[in-house]
Amino acid sequence: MNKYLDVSPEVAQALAAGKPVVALESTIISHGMPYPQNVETALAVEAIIRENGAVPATIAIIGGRLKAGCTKEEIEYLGKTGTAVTKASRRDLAMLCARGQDGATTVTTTMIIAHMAGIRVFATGGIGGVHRGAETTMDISADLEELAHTPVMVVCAGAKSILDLGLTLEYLETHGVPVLGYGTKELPAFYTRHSGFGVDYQVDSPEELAAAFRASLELGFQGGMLVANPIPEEYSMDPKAIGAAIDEALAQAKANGIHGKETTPFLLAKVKELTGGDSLDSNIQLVFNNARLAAKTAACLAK
Ligand code: PSU
Ligand code: MN
Repeated sequence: MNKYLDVSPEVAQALAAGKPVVALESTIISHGMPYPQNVETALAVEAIIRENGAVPATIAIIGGRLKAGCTKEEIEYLGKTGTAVTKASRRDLAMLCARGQDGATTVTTTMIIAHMAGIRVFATGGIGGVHRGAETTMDISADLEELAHTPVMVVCAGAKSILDLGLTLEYLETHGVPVLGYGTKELPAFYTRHSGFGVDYQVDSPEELAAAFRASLELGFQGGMLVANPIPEEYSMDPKAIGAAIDEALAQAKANGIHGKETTPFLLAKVKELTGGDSLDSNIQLVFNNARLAAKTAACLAK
């Protein structure tokens, strides 16, 4: 086992017994939602994973230790500290370990640590991608690179249209990452079920998802798979309202010269502000929905 890794006793036991485990990220807690909804959601997501037959492993960096499985107290701490915790991508891991510091894991670092621990399935809300205007800013999330190199199945609700969804799909295609639509042929756009962009394959059951990922592992592929699970109809938002909020958020980011790792948290916070509580409710519900699917898929994979 890696010398910087701490696997919680419950997660270690489950993995040793070949039981299903689902990884969860912590940037969604510190940077993705306000306190206290972030902590409530994180704990509720863990409960949903248990109800669906898997063990949750919330992942973070605490005091320079890579945690696969956080305690309730650690989740509470990350949620309360919020954006004061370092948003940790691949480039931050070595520094945080060397300095014994804390970090909230993005999709990228959650995949890295999940893989180190032997966890195969990871549930989140939305992934990072190719930003609009990337042809000049070169702002492409490290999440896409990690999906290309690390064998973890990531269940998300697509990506927010703060990103260029077409270019994000192109990038994933180039890097050999399969994009599987759950019950759909279309990439969902996080708050809404439709983006107008097609996925590679439609998959209709957790069994089928598990079979696809098992084949990828058996082929010896080092990359991951992206599962795009549309937000349940009853929680999906009005595309016009959300589109207007996203356009306004992008304009404000540009006017304020926001760049680098600040871009995504800035846009997420602005969209939330501009849509009132609506987008937060939808955000929470789609994470629950992804947790259910990830737990069922992990259970099939463990069979
Ligand atoms: N997109 C969302 N919600 C999020 C994130 C992205 O809709 O919480 C977070 C995730 O942790 C993701 C990270 O891995 O932002 C991507 O950041 P960047 O674009 O800087 O790579
Ligand atoms: Mn970026």
